[in-house]
Amino acid sequence: MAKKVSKALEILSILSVVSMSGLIGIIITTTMQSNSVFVLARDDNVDMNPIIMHIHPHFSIFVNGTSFSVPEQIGIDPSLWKDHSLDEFGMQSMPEMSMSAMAPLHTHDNSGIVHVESTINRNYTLGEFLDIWGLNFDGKAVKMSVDDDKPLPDFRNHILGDGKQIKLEVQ
Ligand SMILES: [Cu+2]
Repeated sequence: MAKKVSKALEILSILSVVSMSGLIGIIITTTMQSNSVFVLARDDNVDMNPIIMHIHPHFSIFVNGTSFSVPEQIGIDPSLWKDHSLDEFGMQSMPEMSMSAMAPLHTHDNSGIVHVESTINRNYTLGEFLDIWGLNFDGKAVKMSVDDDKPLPDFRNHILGDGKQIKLEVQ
């Protein structure tokens, strides 16, 4: 711990030199893996933190055996963006470029590709994606498999991996 703190101070002192050029402040965010990640706060020129994590799992869902298409604009369209607890890690809106805000987990089309685009490196789970979407499987039997392998328990806590084919079968 002491080592991490001294490392943190070292980076802070480097960044405080940078802050001479107009940065307002520094936010320290601790990721779930307890690695410290330093994110520069907004200044006059930079309106948002950079996206440093960008992966694309693929998601498919079957309800009673019928394939169900994953809607586009999850985590972008307000009607498909129910949980806002992770918004700070997503893309912030840039009105001057006509770009709307996005949750760190979102879809652009109905192909099933989930975009994980985050300002910090952290594990994102399938449950977090479903919460943003607003899907709730309470009382349903849910079977999850990844890359057509054998079913895995605890679909909600499954960590989304790049290029993984996640299949949910709901009954
Ligand atoms: Cu993407």
